[in-house]
Amino acid sequence: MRMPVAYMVGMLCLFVQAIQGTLPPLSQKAASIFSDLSPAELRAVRTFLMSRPELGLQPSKGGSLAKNSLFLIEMLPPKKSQALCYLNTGTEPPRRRARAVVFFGTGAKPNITEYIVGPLPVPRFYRPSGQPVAFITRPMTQLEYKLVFNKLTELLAPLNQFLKDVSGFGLRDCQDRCLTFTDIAPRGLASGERRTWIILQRAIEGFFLHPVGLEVLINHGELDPARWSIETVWYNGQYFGTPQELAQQYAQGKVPIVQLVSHPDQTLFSSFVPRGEFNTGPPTNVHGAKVCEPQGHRYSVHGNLVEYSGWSLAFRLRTSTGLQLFDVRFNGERIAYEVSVQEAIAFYGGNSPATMQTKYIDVGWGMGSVTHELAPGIDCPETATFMDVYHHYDADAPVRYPNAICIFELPTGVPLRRHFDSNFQGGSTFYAGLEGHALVIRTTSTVYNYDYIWDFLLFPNGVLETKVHATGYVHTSFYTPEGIPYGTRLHTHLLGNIHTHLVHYKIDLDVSRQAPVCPYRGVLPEIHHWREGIGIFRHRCFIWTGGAGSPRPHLELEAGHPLGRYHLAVTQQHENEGVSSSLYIQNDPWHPSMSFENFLRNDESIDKQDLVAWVTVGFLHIPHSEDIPNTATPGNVVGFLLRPFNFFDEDPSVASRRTVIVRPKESGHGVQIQRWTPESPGHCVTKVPFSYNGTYSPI
Ligand SMILES: [Cu+2]
Repeated sequence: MRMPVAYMVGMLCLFVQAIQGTLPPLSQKAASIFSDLSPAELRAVRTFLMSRPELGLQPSKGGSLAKNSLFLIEMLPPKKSQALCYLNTGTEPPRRRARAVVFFGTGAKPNITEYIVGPLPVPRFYRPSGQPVAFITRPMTQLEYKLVFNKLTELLAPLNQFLKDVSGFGLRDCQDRCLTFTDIAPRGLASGERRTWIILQRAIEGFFLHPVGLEVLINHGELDPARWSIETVWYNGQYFGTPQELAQQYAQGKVPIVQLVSHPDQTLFSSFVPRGEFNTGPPTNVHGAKVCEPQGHRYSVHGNLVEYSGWSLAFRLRTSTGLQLFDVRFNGERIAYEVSVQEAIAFYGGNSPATMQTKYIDVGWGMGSVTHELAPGIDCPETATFMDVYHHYDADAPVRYPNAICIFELPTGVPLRRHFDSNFQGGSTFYAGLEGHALVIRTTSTVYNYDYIWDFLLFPNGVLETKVHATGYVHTSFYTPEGIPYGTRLHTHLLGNIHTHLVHYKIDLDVSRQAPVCPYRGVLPEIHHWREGIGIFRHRCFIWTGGAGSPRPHLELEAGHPLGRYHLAVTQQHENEGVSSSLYIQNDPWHPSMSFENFLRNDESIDKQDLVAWVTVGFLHIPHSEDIPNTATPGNVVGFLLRPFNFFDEDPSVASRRTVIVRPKESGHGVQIQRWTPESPGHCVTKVPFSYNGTYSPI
């Protein structure tokens, strides 16, 4: 549910020099400087680093935490100055390089070091990038999860009977009645800790909605699991020092338990399986409306270059953060150098120890890497172009994520423009309209329980919209009466905890057609410039509109993620301020390895500089019973628009030939239809050709 929030309208005017036609077209080759690493490139970087004896790298899978391993490989974008030199003047393309994240778990000072590796496709060098960060801040890996689960099974052995009695499920020898868990973050209350609250759940479909009432705090800060321990236990509103203490008190009849009923598959409330009936309306077991393209795609995708109705851009799906658009142009004119997703956070309230400490910072959970397959007809129209992506994240080889991106043209269902020109005598002097369409570039991130649907929409009138829909399972806790102030009772033993979603975007507007002098020196020519238009003087601008604010997150953690403070922040562009978040903030938000706040604190001038806008959108989510089984997309969507404002001489969608104009014939009988597309779009929409009456009358 969205709380009413102030509707933000910001305005960014980036002034341009009216130098026509100086940019070479954005070709597939040019766009490729921004493309993600191919499987061959990922393998080349991996092989190169694995063969360096001084790094002592071992496979990610298996072994212990006290090892050196390669965690992440992704394309390192070229420096903006070099990229612009190439894009604007066609000089040598920048060398392709990779970013590699290495976990050093051995030695006296375990740490995480990032490297720049290049050139690709055949790497010859690697060098550190930035300062090493504390090993304790590392994202969780599949190996650590396996070790945590094994340790939990061992340390919770005294509670085997208890768990069986309260839930009918167990941790060992459990067949189809097994327990699983959700771990929350941050992992502790202070920098340097790795103490994680674990929520025990029944491993059935939609297990996120099936807590059994037990939460435990496991300290897994040491690299040797033999030294891990459970420090606190919470069950149904009561705290215990150890699992043994709970087991003993339970055996003595001192612990009030809540015995869960069994969950036969047929009645699972957490399942997508249809149940119930609408009591009105036609049968629902038939297909609904579909998108179709009677004359084929009206857009093109070549490699990572997209072209559509005046637009051209390069895109990538960055493993660490998600979709990035580069060199976004309209009619050959650059609008933005980069528009990209940076971070998504969700801060919770609760009475159980796990939910009261939950502050998810999703880049720390591999937000850009969990881009699973999109279903034709559901996640994207059947007509969409689907693309695979490759991630090397906590893996020992590139992993293919099939159909992870889709691109499609969407009829918006509302005209882009229309007018009925009444003659005020029961008819019209003309009717004219332009069908509404947008090109959508979409991917999703399934960050454990939640699914984000990330969209960039391109409209033929020069508007670019970003949207993020939230769906998937809500993060829940076991219902206790004390939890009610922090959420909604969603089911007998289930509390949906209140939380705030905030999403951060980077917009590097670059409304400039002047080629920089190569090599690039200093400030881009975003110069205040007055331009004579059709009889008027005006600024040429793009404005930013939209975005919903939300309550500020917990102050004590703002150092790590101050996104809630700023709906719109504008900074000078700096190569070392490329992203606003990092992989390591989630597990140490108290002393973050980098802070977006520092981008703003240097008190730099933003007058006549190359500027970057950072936009926060978000909403408060008070879970409600209709979040069962999943949060639904209607109403849970936020975003913003970049809109031309005196940028073009007129609405550039006048170039569209999909306009239809209808005028009454001079004879006074019938109408004359003027159009620039075939009369009928074809049978996939309707067999009836377009018709229009153009009269109105009382009935
Ligand atoms: Cu939510």
